[in-house]
Amino acid sequence: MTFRKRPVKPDTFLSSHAESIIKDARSELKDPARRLLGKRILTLGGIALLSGCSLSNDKSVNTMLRKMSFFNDDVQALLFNPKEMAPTYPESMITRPFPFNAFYGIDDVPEVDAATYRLQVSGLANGKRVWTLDELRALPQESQITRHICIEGWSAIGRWGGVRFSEFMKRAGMDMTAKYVSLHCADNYWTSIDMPTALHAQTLLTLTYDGAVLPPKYGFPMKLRMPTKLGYKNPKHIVAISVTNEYPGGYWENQGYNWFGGS
Ligand SMILES: Nc1nc2c(c(=O)[nH]1)N[C@H]1C(S)=C(S)[C@@H](COP(=O)(O)O)O[C@H]1N2
Ligand SMILES: [Mo]
Repeated sequence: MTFRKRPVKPDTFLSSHAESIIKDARSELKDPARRLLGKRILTLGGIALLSGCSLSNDKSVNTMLRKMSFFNDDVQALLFNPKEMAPTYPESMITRPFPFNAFYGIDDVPEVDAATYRLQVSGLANGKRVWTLDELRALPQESQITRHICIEGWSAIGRWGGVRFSEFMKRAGMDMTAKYVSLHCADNYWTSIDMPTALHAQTLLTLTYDGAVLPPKYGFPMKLRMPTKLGYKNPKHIVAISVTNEYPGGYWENQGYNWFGGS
């Protein structure tokens, strides 16, 4: 799989020099900060999210680097604290149009038929195993305006609505002491998440985008939205969810992207 250039305008929250400053600093940083940057485990966007620095000017980039060079328990805690909330934004900050991205072009977006669609639940769960779209729509809905950060170097703010994933898990009788939840998509994409992320209050099984039914390009009929994770951990067109203790990997994760992929 090779990366293709995509017609996406990066948001302006990164300094134009952020990439080169960080590149220069790489050699001076001590491990594990350097390791994280070098392997792109932490992306610019990921660093911004984790450090709370906007990285909007060179000074904030340098402040962040100073923090990183003293990489310590504080940063570790940020990385692994499942209670940390991602920032939310006002409606006026929504990025329009919201970018499309997938491992293929927009002409190849899968068409999922609403009437015949079924969400399959498998693995460590003892509740309802097959869900229709109407049944998912009948569950309590909430919405969030959060920033989506793609590892390819862009970010955008969007509004998603749907069911809190922990609520869905409860109703599906999923074993919340299991290690992983894996998510399989209509385009054969898949990813998996740790249980604390699955139970995070901002993790939503989204059915709408910006107040309307989720359009095909953004993942109809359903996308799992996790603002605490990078874009590739937010699967679109989900058709099956499995709870497991066996490490499930993922489409990009199996090609070297960090499994943790976020805060
Ligand atoms: N099913 C599926 N989900 C996916 C992907 C994909 O190729 N297929 N790409 C991921 C990546 S890398 C990104 S950045 C986001 C893009 O979502 P968007 O098109 O709503 O912006 O979807 C993620 N989820
Ligand atoms: Mo992405």
